[in-house]
Amino acid sequence: MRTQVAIIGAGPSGLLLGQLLHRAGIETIILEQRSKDYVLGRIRAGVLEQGTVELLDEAGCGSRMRQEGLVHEGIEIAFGGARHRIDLKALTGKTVLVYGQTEVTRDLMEARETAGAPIVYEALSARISDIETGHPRVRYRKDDAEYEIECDYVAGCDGFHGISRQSIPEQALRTYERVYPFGWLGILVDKPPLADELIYVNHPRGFALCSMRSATRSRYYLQCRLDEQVSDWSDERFWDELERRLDPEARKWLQRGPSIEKSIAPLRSFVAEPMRFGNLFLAGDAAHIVPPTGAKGLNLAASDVAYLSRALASRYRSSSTAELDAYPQRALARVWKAVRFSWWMTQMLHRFPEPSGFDERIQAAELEYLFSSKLAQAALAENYVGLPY
Ligand code: FAS
Ligand code: PHB
Repeated sequence: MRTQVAIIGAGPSGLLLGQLLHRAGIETIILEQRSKDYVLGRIRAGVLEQGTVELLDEAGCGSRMRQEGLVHEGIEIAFGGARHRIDLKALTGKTVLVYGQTEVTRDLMEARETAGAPIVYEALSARISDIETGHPRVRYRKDDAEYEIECDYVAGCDGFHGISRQSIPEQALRTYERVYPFGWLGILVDKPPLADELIYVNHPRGFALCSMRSATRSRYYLQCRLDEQVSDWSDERFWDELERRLDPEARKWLQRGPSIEKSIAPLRSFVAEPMRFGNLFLAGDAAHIVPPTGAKGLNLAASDVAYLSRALASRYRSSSTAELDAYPQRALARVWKAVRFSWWMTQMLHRFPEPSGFDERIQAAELEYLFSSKLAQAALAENYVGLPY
């Protein structure tokens, strides 16, 4: 078959790009290696920046998000037994929306089906060729048959482990990485959140995060060692450890319950440059990964897609490739600022193994400066609500 843009991956990046391009009258096909249910079964991000919310509105997928999403005007940071609120709205005039990535994905899938635009689930062994000829091809297997797509452009939206970045010759790619010596053990539970806003905790036993998906569904995280498995953590052990890391007030409101999901995510910072090779463009986790401490992963995918969709629309509207040529530099400028912020939040809130006395004093000073300075809080707030596109 022939199309204009072949999109690999039906996570938030691929689905949002597909929706925006479809509304711009650009033909696309989305290839996803997993089943629809498998994609929807992954529990990931929970906080949307205002820019992401506005982009989902622009994609015509914002109505349920606006109805069910929780507007948050602040976050809390707990350290040394005290909690300090960062008033996002007062400091930036902006808020964030708590609305799970699973729901974003569901809304985007529904929009694709309503539009009748092609999407192929369980499309296996996707391979990209002819990337530099101006007429790239994508081959894949489905139900034991081989298919080939001729297109103008390929959008690699297939995440960190996808094939798109790996289709770029090694000598054409520069990568930057920092792997953190700990992971996040996350639990999802159908119990009301213990507080109205998110609480990020720096405790001598390790980081914890109290988040939520709705007024009746909570999401909690504990910093854990990289050699730990989910099977090492019964629900009871998780709740006992979370309570140890919470202040008495938070502990009082914590409601335990059976986990409906429990998983461990490793933490890394990763950037691949450039985010383009020939007529292949990378977006989202295919190009970069951030530790979830700053709630940036999903939101960076959104800004990549905003830039790429507008650049492709410009190319098909006016034949100018100027915006496409500017995409890598434009996307990376915002990516690196979010990578910095996510690294800074991770350094400040986690307990690193074998810290030197100097490291511990610097971390305490970072937090005490933050709690004592409105200007420091404004800098955190401006990054947390999302820097401008
Ligand atoms: P995704 O990885 O979401 O989607 C890529 C899609 O491509 C997948 O559906 C995959 O099946 C498909 N694919 C891969 N290879 C393919 C191939 N060869 N052919 C076809 N399809 C292929 N971010 C936050 O902001 N907060 C969080 O708390 C948070 N928690 C996370 C926890 C985990 C375990 C992970 C892995 C990530 C987390 N993130 C979090 C980041 C996450 O939300 C990503 O930023 C977001 O999913 C990025 O979306 P995509 O770029 O679409 O990549
Ligand atoms: C979540 O609710 O999953 C979440 C919220 C904020 C973060 C990371 C994860 O920084």
